[in-house]
Amino acid sequence: MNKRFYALKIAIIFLILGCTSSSNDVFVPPTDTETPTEEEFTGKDDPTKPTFNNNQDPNHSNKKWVKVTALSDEFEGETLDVDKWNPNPQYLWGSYQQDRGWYGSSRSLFEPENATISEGMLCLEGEKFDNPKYSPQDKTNQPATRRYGGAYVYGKVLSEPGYYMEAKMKASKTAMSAAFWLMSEPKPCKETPNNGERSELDIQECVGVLTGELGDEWTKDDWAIKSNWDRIFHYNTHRHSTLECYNGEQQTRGGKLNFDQKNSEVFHIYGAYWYPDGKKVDFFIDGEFVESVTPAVQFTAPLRLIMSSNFYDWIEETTAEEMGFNNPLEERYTRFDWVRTWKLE
Ligand SMILES: [Ca+2]
Repeated sequence: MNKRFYALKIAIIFLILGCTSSSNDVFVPPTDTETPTEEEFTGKDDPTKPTFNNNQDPNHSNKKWVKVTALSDEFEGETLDVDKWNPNPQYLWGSYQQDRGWYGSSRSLFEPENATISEGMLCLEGEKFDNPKYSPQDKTNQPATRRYGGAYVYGKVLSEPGYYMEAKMKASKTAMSAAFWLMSEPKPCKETPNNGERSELDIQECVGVLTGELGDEWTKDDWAIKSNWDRIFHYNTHRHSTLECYNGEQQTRGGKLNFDQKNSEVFHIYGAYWYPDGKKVDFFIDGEFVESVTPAVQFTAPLRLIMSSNFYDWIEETTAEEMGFNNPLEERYTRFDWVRTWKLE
């Protein structure tokens, strides 16, 4: 076992001891003197089996992991495989063809052309527009607010309970997010399985650049600054409120750990095993188990698997230079080297 995973194991022990009482505590693991490099992770990639280090595989049955090809991609082609993935957020529903898609947070706009394949990776471009744009859902009698372009790519086949999902990814060097997550389809809740539950499973969410600082006037980002959101493994399950079905408070269960290096500097393999009964989700980093999370309600309905890059509402907007939008295109990419999905058979 290399020193890195020894340090990680110690970190996880502290994480479990430190975070059971309050999931909002910020935990920074001890500094590892041997900082991991991209090369170390590249060597561990094996597309024929899920990434689990020794004794970390949650499968203790006679079944074997089989790849779900419809939700797996090495991104080695020339273009995005549109048989598997949809880069357009539009979601038309019902006889009126109402668009229920999500185009990003209020200052963000997901654009299909921002999702491309380059050098064996899915690249989600982050950009600052010269002039703000409207999403197809915005009211055009009000000023446009969407100043930052991002992307949202989702699997055309839904992900199911019992799947293990993993992605090797790296954040951009911009204030855009890097996210690998799952969400209920944007149907009316009464049309959604599991009694209309709107469920979100975030395997990883972070940003490439944190612009704010504690003590300034913009305080919406204080929690993220305290949590080091630009060098974090941040995983969650959310039970969302809906108007007509579950109308209580949003219920969140999850956790986090911090890295020594920024999410924009190192590729990591972020993984989650969604138990078949929907009662538990195990989260993994680079093949190492981190934590079991029990969602507030059983996650029994299929969910959409998503790779996205958004401009969050809580991010402090500063200069394009500070936010990283003057960086060359290659540094404005959120990169997914691959995504792999597995089930037990
Ligand atoms: Ca690749």
